[in-house]
Amino acid sequence: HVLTLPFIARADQAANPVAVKLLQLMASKQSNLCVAADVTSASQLISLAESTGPYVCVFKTHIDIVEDFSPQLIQDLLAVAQKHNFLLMEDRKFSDIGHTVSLQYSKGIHNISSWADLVTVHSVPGEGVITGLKSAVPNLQRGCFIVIEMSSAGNLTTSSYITLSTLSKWLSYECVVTASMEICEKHPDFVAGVVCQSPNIVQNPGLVQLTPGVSLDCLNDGPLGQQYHSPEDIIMSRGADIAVVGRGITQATDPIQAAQEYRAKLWAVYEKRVSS
Ligand code: 5FU
Repeated sequence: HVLTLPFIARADQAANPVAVKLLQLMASKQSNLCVAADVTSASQLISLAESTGPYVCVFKTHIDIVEDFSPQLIQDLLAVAQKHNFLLMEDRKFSDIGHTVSLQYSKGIHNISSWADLVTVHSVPGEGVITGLKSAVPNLQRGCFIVIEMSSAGNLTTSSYITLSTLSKWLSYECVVTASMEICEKHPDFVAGVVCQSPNIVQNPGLVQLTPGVSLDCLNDGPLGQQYHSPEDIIMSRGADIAVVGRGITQATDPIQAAQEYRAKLWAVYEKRVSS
């Protein structure tokens, strides 16, 4: 079963080159932690990458929230990524027609395709969103994660209430998951994994499950809608391979110590999972 297979064995089954590198890196670095670097200045972004870099497999950015963005920031980020051996993911959640996303990916001041190993993409527009992104990086070693389920309260991708009265909702949810997974299977060269909240969506051991909404201290962030789960829940019950932690680290009194703690706890649950 995919959940009990070690990352290193799954690396051999991944078709996307970034997924291969990622699974190997997770195994060698013993980290299934992705930090969500939701900070708004270049200096904060670099200092977070420097301080948490040794403990993460992926450093996830929202580059469009950086107020003093410059191409130099990207050079600095790439240098830190190389120094501490982690991959860069831009959580852009592309969600437009293929032609538009190809431009959003490779043009504009952020020029995402030139530096982000991985990007996120919604499956809602259909397969064209993937072919559009792929067309922008014919020779680059890049990959994407398809967002199938979100962590936010009231999201439209939940299957939690499977009763007769909500059968139609459940059936349409099943269609979204199935159609999204079909897109994954059609583009194994570019799709590295999926973003979701439930186990059993990922059946292919070569795909990586990334799951946000992880905190040791909070259950939610109030009216903003984020919903949190423990490392145990996210890795064992929800099937995450990589857990995304944002404010649990960025807003901790000591972010280095928090990154060390999340990494140790998340890795321990992964080890328990593969030995079960
Ligand atoms: F696809 C998703 C999702 O379903 N939920 C999320 O929270 C992505 N995210 C991202 O994970 C979100 O954009 C933040 O960057 C991060 C979670 O941050 P937090 O501070 O741990 O709540």
